[in-house]
Amino acid sequence: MNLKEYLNSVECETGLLSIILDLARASEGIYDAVSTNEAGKKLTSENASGETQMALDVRSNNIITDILEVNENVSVVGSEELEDLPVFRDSGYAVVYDPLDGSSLLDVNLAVGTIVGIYEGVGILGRTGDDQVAALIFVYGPRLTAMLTVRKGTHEFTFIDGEWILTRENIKLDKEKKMYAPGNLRAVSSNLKYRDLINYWLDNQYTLRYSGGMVPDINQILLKGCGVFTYPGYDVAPNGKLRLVFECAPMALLIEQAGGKASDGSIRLLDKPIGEIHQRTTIFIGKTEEVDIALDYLG
Ligand code: AHM
Ligand code: MG
Repeated sequence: MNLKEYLNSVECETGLLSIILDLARASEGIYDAVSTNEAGKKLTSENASGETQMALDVRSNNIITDILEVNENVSVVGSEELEDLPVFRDSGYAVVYDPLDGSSLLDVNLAVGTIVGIYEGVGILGRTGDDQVAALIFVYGPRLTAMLTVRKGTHEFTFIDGEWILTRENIKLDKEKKMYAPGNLRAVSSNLKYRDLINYWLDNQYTLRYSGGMVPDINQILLKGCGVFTYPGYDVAPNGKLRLVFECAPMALLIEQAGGKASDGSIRLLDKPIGEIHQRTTIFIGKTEEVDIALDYLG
């Protein structure tokens, strides 16, 4: 079954369907750019959060934005690389994305990806991640793959011979293996609860699987059916580094739809109000039992 056939089979609304197919097309362009362009080339410009942009960050952003601008079902786009949300139309779907997450890994040829959340309507401020009607990640690794949810389970698609084929249906986080992806380990010097959690994982012989790219790290948790990813805060950055809208909320929907859990440390991540488009949040996400253990240590 291909992506369009899958979306039709779950009676996906036609406007949303066309956006998802457009995003898949954009990801093919980004994958091509990532594979063939000079990697790790920095620009003098900064993104909305004051981080130095890579040439491929900007290129990936433009690939997605240019395709979505001419899709008549898109009202607004928001990007980690853009200051504001350009309004294209006064109705439709708001599409928010991190066009090239993990771009600092480009120069060493590790996997990177795109993260997307889709909301019905125009604005997203004051809403929550639970309002997302769909979430996706695209993984630019040895293969081009996607994880998609339209709130009917989480499914993997793979770009094979020019077509997006459904390769894993109804992914579930139900395996017993102990696996951890501990982000922001620099936090342990000031966040002693996080240090205790790390020691718990070490004492209990968890397998370390952390690449430094949230997309491949979460993709791995979904495909292995187990594990936990954490990115806590610490003294210099109490809310951590990752963005609620562009990174954490889409990941939370993908993981919940696979039977997992995502929290900011105190509340369900998808219940967290979006106060500011570029706001950061701490995150504890993965198999439910593993997230609960992390919350026990950190709460
Ligand atoms: P980016 O959006 O600037 O690429 O940053 C996000 C990435 C995530 O993929 C990853 O989990 C995290 O940064 C790792 O950051 P750090 O190594 O700085 O702790
Ligand atoms: Mg990012």
